[in-house]
Amino acid sequence: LADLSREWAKREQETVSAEELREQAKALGKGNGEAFLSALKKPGISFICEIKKASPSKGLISPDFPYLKIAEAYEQAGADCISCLTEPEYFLGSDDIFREVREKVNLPMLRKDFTVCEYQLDQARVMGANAALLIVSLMDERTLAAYLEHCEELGIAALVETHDEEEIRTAVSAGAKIIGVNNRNLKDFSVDFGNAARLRDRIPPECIYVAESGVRTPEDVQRLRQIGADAALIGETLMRAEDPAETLKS
Ligand code: IGP
Repeated sequence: LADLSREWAKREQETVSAEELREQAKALGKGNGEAFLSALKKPGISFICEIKKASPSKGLISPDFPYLKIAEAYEQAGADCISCLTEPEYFLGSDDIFREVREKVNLPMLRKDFTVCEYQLDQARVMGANAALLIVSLMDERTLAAYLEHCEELGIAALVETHDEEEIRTAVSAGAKIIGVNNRNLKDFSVDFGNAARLRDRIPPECIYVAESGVRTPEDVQRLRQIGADAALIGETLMRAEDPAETLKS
């Protein structure tokens, strides 16, 4: 997936060069990463609700994919943030989908993709994202620190995704402020819902803690509340729900 993302980013640079995009991002000034941060910090558990048509592990999740209706339903049901996949090959996303959703809702938005170059961070800023995803397993600590710095310059927040103790250490020492623990193992896509809970006390108290993937039931949310998660990132369960708003409210 990382290789694929690299190729994809390269292709996009044929339309808009890295220099051009950097200029566009600069001209826009600082982004509103603060909105993402404060949505997660608010008292109680926050919900980051995801928009994705498909995934590499599950294939097609939402065949007709009424993404604007879903985004509005999330907003009305009290979602705190929206996560939107833009990767075209496996998640069947696009930058245009992100932009359309951006225009439709007022919630802070996360561009949720396999970030492997700074070009993608500039893209995130230009498409109006409040935050970008940085997956620790895809880079070394120096690169992560550099990307975090780049996000800082752009004024966007970074959700730093980890899967184990070692990656959490890397995230913390690179300066991550928002750390996600993924219940899904990106190597084999297996989901272990206990992962986020087990690793909870490895996250320093000054960091914001996001539990990612595999949230299915109100009991799962309750469990994450009990361990003091600042936020839950929920995708598939809401995308498959007949009424995403009702499911979120429950
Ligand atoms: C959402 P789920 O199991 O609720 O659909 O998971 C989200 O955590 C998942 O989509 C995800 C992801 C990622 C997607 C976690 N990390 C990295 C793309 C890239």
